[in-house]
Amino acid sequence: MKLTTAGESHGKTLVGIIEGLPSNLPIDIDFINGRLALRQSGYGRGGRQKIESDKIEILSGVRNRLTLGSPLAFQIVNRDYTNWQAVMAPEGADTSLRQLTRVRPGHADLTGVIKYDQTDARNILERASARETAVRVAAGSIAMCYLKELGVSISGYVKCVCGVEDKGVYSFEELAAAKSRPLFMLDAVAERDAMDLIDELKAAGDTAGGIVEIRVKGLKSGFGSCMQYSTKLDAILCGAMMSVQAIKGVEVGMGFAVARNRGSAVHDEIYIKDGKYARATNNAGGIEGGMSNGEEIVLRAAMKPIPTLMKGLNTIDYATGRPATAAGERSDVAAICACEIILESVVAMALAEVISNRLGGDNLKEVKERYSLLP
Ligand code: EPS
Repeated sequence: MKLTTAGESHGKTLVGIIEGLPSNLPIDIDFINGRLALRQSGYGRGGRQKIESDKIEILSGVRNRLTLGSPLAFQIVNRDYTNWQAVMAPEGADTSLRQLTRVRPGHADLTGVIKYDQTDARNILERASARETAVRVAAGSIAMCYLKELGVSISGYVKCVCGVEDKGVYSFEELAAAKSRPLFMLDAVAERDAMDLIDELKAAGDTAGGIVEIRVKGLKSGFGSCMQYSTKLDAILCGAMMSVQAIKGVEVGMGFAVARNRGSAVHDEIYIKDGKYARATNNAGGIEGGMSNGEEIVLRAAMKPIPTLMKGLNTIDYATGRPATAAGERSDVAAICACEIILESVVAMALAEVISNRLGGDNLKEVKERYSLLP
């Protein structure tokens, strides 16, 4: 299974193609659109989300809500394109409009213009933009339709916003409540403090990042491999999370804390419960030796603050080579809820790929039979 994405932030449309889905997989379009709406939600988002209303339009690979086994192509139209046609149209555009040369520290702008031999960072930022993640949420939601057939579910919540922490410990079932909250945090006091901080940052023209926790429940043991570095499940899932715009750190289970604790406090002791192997704790985050061990998979990712600051950081104007204040017209103050939905989605897509690499299967019946035979 493989996803390819295309599309510019203010271009006509965003496109995704998923290859390798089995036939007869039910595709729940309302579920996908619900997740696209969640990606647009959350306290601290900016003006762009008032313009967009993301919906998946499936172009191929599905008939009457069931996959055909052919490539599944879809688009999500950029409603903002009508405001940008004169600037962005492939058929002819005025490229002197909406140029960006006061490159933003932390964004792809400066390195991109040098690498791609451009003078206008618009030719870089349009693709580097996190707008692309709408496609990954749609594709990841399709991957969730696949995982659901195998009894695998993914959930998560926001653990921290710019230093304001939710220190709670939550069961997988408790996480579901997060998505109906303004910042996807489960501790109402921490969430209120985080919202106040976002208000403060907005007034100051500043931005926030945060930490998201993603959990996977119901995956059987043995996915991934200890035999080759490139097939290790933790490497694959962490790579998927790091591929999300603005992610600067990832953890599995106890994460960096393993380095500060002794072996007896880190490793999860094994016993037998109801005739099955079980772990007394889950510090490994459900992955040992690069393979799922049947426990919940626990992942965390750190999102940096959004690099478009309304107050503008010190930079250089690429056109003049002189010191300048970085460009900023409109910006999200925080997009941590979007980040939570995106991370769930990329983990879903990566897991679906791992599972389909192991099981193969041209149709859903084959996939389910093969999965059911695993211990
Ligand atoms: C983004 C800049 C903003 C964000 C955008 C990501 O867009 P604009 O420049 O149009 O205001 O809102 O995210 C989205 C459009 C989205 O749908 O998530 C950036 O520079 O990365």
